[in-house]
Amino acid sequence: MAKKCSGCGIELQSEDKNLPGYLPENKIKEKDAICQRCFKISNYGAYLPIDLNDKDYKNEVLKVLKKMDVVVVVVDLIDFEGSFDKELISLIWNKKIILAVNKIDLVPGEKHPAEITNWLMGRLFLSKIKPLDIAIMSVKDMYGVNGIIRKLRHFLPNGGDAAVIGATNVGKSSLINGIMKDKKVTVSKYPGTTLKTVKFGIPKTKINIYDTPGIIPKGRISDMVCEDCNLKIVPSGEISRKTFKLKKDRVISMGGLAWLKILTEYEVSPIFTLYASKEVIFHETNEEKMKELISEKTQEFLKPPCEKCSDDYYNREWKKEIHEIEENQELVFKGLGWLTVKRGPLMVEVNVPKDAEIIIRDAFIEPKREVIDY
Ligand SMILES: Nc1nc2c(ncn2[C@@H]2O[C@H](COP(=O)(O)OP(=O)(O)OP(=O)(O)O)[C@@H](O)[C@H]2O)c(=O)[nH]1
Ligand SMILES: [Mg+2]
Repeated sequence: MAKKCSGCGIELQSEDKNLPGYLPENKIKEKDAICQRCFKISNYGAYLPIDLNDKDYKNEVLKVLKKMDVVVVVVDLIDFEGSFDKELISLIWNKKIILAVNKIDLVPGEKHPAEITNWLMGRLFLSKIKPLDIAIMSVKDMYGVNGIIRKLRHFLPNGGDAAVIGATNVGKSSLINGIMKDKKVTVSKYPGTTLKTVKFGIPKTKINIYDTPGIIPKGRISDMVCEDCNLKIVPSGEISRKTFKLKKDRVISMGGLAWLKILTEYEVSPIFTLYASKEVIFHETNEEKMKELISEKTQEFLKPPCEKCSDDYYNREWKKEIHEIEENQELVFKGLGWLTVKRGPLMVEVNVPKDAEIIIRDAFIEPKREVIDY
């Protein structure tokens, strides 16, 4: 059997430099050998996409899931709907799962883990998924990682197999490294890093843990732009928020990626807060000006997308959706951010690419009180 890269799980080969898994022959024999791609990702932060698609990744995960006793499902708290979507749910509905909710360090303000768990229970109820347990984590800060080990020991007292699965970029490989207490698998800020399964034995247990490639959920705006813009949209630091009180017909854009037109006609203007990565610019204008900005691709106000991917982005088929959002509800843009209504209801026309998914949910964050008045 071919030896596998200990960073991403791909079979190592020394025949073709341009194919995945390449490593010169003399290095393949080394212990814990990693492919050239993993070396470049780990040492230079390179972006090296591979000719594998979402079906390849999903098939690999399906293969692994067959023999698992427990599945650790990692989701990104900041993009919950974008990382806990139908595709993933269809894979895990009949499994014993531990839901590991990662990246709580990115949530603005103080939010108690118990509060997050309560909110999650509501989301899970709708999905009909009943996990064995829920863990709130920030793998970056090593918060909650030991809790995962404890839970695995509890549910697998005699040992067994546990896979870590989830959407791309949620922190599965980071969790594996946290559990193994050493850098073992390749982690990258770009999605699509892990290519195949990588297996480890958790020290002092009979539990095997498996890193797996990420599932690519449908409808994430972050997947519709180039890799540089993806990095800007997927937050790496605390996300930004801005509160608005806008009159009918005013328009607000989230980067140039989505724009909303206020339709509410009440005398008292609705108040809402937008949340997204700090590098997504919120810009308020009117509809005519918005269309002008898009046709001129005015980078100053509509960032991202960048010059490189904006043609592609705006040449997609777009749609308009009208939503009425009640107080303490949120309008979620998968893979971009969300809007919380503080004083409502808010009636909006949402303009996004046709493939982007928009969801209404119960509010995760109460908006701040201070209001920007225009
Ligand atoms: N802020 C924050 N970033 C995190 C956390 N955990 C992981 N990351 C970052 O998220 C990015 C993706 O991490 P990976 O561990 O490679 O994610 P993955 O799920 O294995 O991704 P794929 O292999 O592409 O499916 C990296 O930039 C990590 O540093 C966390 O708790 N907080
Ligand atoms: Mg990975």
